[in-house]
Amino acid sequence: LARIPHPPHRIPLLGDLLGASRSTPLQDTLRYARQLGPIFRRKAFAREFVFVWGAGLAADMADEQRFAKHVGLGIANLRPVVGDALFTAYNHESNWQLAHDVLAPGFSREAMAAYHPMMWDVAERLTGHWDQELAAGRSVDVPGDMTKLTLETIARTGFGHDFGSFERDRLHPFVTAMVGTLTYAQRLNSVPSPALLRRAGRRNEADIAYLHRTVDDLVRERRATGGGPGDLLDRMLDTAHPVTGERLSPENVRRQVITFLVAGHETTSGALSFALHYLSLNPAIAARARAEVDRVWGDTAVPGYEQVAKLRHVRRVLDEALRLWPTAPAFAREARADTELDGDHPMRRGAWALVLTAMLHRDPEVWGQDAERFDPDRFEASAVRARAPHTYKPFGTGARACIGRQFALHEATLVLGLLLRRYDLRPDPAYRLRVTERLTLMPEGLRLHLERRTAPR
Ligand code: MNH
Repeated sequence: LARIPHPPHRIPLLGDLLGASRSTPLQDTLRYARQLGPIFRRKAFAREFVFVWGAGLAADMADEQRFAKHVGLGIANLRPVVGDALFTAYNHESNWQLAHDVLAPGFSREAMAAYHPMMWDVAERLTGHWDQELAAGRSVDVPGDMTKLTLETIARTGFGHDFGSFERDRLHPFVTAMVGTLTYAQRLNSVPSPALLRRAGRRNEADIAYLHRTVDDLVRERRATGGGPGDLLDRMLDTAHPVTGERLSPENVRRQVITFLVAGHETTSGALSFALHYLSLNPAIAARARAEVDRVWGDTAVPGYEQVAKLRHVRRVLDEALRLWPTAPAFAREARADTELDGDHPMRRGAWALVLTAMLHRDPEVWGQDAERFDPDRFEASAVRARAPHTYKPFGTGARACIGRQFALHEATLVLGLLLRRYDLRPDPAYRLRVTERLTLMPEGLRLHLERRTAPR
């Protein structure tokens, strides 16, 4: 550890908090990363974290034989809410494998094709809303509306539920409660003891209770109707493990539903928002993606699953947005046995470090001197083949990587395709990208001006 660099001015007790801001821990860490290099450490109070972002180090940490997911920091703080559900389960907890095997078929190609028409419906609710804003001469609230969209999509496809987000002026209370618990989890990392957050802690208890009530209602509704369309909820309630015959317990189902509602929308909403930001700033890139949509979709009123899967340029816009701003900006890995990281840093069994995806994705040795520039062509097949493996990890790595990856990419590609086909996107010239952080990243205050296209549809 002594050989790993850290920020220069350490204060007794507080550690490296000088110059650190409570609201932008990730962006502060990126600043330190640039100063301190591919592996470094930061201290907050008595806790010391090691960050890794160099391509060689990150690739070594992707070795599943020697490393595994570490449930710590922000993720461990979510355990009171979601316990041993997929995202927060410890590797040794049997409910991880059980839920993974039961739910994985819910993310197959066939499952995506079945969700497709529902995703399209929700996307048209967004354009309905945007058409109204346009008619009223208003710009649109991109992160706000993307959050409504992605929440409705996962609620509808996963659980047959409608939060009515587009029909409300204010956020649905479920979202408020969810954001509340996420914010609280993050705040816990910036204080030495939860006792300092007593009031916020009580608020958090109430939020959790509200989340539980909402989910219990949903499950009761489904049970009362005797089963739905074979969505995630049906799988959770009815599917036995193919080998052991075991089923998810009611308590575990509750935790999984909350997990999917949270994990299934925050990150995708950020990804869409960043993509729209960059599209609005790069008309040539937008024109190319739009030409592809016009070519592949023609004037089909409701393009099918395959017609979304064929949108290569649009997909690369998303890939590139998730490169610059991986909306889940880091993940933690722990040593499965005593080992040496990259043959150089001894690690004991259980020792862990954070892979700083947001910085790995900007390593000039991997991405070139123009790594900070938005350029979807980096994801052309030949460019991807030429790149070192394990250098692009927006969805994490290994057995515990994102189960919803295809879901998110299909949904987001569909929505970008629809928006590009329907509107020209104009930036607000005064807008400068500001990124907010709760567990995930979002372009703060991003508004775009729309113009209705006269072309195909
Ligand atoms: Mn998702 C795990 C990023 C969309 C459900 N997700 C992860 C991890 C990352 C991630 C990174 C691994 C975290 C870790 O190693 O600790 N997820 C994303 C991003 C998007 C995303 C960037 C969108 C863009 N995720 C989705 C969607 C769903 C989902 C959509 C559900 C429909 N994610 C999960 C679940 C896990 C996960 C569940 C936990 C998987 C496991 O541990 O088995």
